[in-house]
Amino acid sequence: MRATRTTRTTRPTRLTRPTRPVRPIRLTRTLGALLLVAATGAFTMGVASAGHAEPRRAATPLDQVIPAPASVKAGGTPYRITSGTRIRVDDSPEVRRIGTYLADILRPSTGYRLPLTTQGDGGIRLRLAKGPFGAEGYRLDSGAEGVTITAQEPAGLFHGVQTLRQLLPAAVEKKSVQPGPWLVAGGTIQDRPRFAYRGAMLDVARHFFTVEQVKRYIDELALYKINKLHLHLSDDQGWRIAVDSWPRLATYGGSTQVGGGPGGHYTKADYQEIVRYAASRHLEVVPEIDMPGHTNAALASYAELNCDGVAPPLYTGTKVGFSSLCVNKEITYDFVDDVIREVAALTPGRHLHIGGDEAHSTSPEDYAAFMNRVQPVVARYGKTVIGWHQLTGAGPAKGALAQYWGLDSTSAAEKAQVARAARNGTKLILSPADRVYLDMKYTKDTPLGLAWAGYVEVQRSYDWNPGGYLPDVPESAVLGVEAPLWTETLSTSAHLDTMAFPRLPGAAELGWSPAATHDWDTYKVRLAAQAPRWDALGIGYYRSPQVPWPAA
Ligand code: TNX
Repeated sequence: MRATRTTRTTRPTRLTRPTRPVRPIRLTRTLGALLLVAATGAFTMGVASAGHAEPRRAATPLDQVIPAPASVKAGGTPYRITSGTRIRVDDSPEVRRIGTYLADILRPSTGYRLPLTTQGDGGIRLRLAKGPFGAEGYRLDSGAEGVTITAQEPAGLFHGVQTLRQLLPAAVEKKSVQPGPWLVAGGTIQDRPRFAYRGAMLDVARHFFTVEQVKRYIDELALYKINKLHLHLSDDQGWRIAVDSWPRLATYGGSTQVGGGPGGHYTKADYQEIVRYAASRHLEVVPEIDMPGHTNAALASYAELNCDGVAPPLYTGTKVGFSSLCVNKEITYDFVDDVIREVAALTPGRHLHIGGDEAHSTSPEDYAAFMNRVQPVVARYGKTVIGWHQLTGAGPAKGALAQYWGLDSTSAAEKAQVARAARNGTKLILSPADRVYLDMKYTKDTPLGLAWAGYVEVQRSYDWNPGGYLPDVPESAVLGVEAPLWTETLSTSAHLDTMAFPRLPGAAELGWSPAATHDWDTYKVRLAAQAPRWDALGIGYYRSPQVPWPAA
């Protein structure tokens, strides 16, 4: 079914221009040498450099990163990373860890030693200090002597490091030594996110993805300052997390996937490794156990969970909405309690997602009764409930979050139900399917993906305002934006990449950057400039005709 597209939300008026260098100052090249003729300003030029050993490199202007920084003041001499550069860190394990992470990115391509030190001056400095940074903001100061990233919390330093990475040439991402120069434009960036929740969801249930594949995706998310990885851990086609009290969920329920492949599941140690790795990239893992629908894998694993006591076969197709836990059986709630207890124990983060979508084979009364019995269980194990927005029809618990996955064309009544919940204090995570469902085809010719929410080209995906998207929902009710990647048609990391890129950076920018920076025409230029970085990282992407890509 393909929903018809109706109106497009209009682009918010641009209130102020992002601060830009007053006038780009030229780097002039004489006899192969780079001569800086700037006193102040930034550093763009377009002269080709074919045939020379050290390619011409102008420093990337400070505002040419994704997500767009909150404020940029360009000016002064650029900093050049050299073989003598040191990475200066506070004497704390967390800051050292971020320094090591940065060094691990810079060393292979620069070929420099880049030792970590707590002493001296200049170089690349990472420091924690009180300031107007909030939990995730940072300031980046760059000049002739060095680059300093200052933040109040380690997460802010980490995000600042991502900005620094993007200010360096794309070749910095390569794993072999590249010619420099490694310039960081002079000036100051002050940056902090618009929304606290900036998520990406990966469906590891329809197709299973290994720990290594999930780590790869985490690294891609970190580059764009995403701070939540929502893992869809169970569905009709597979149960992917070991639960000691119900072992067949994983061993049997996880033994296949869409198309009938071998599937798989995470042991608790595997899962903890994902959580640890995500935390090292300052992402919180949000586990989802979808219920009462999307539960065929569980129902197939334990006959007693079925109302008729008969286990259905495993399912490897792609239909939705046919399965339900038995809402009127007590054992269902023992099962739910055990699963939530064990999953919560594996979860250092605050949130636990209980799904609640497409419970088409459950009556509205049963659905409400079920959700109202399950939400307190999540609270009992110390977690905050997230549910798909159908939860707003059942009565979200105090503090619960609802994840909106409707379309522009979703009925006014359904949107009003969500707005009502928002008025009553339920915060929203916005995942409109015809904007940020990364599994939607870009066009009719996209080989992978689905099209039930329509085709979602790059501009459509970027060009909406989370703060004004749902009627009668003020920006203050929006906790953030999440881009889900469902995997009915996706089974490899290359598949994930080609659907996520280039739409994922747009979703990340919607979550991070101030509304005032939102502008498709300037965004598409910044987006195009990311392509050489993806090439260097081995990320395949869709070369949308809407984006002015550099020649391949
Ligand atoms: C809708 S979104 C679903 C998923 C599918 C997805 C495919 C949601 C809460 N449910 O079960 O995988 O569409 O795009």
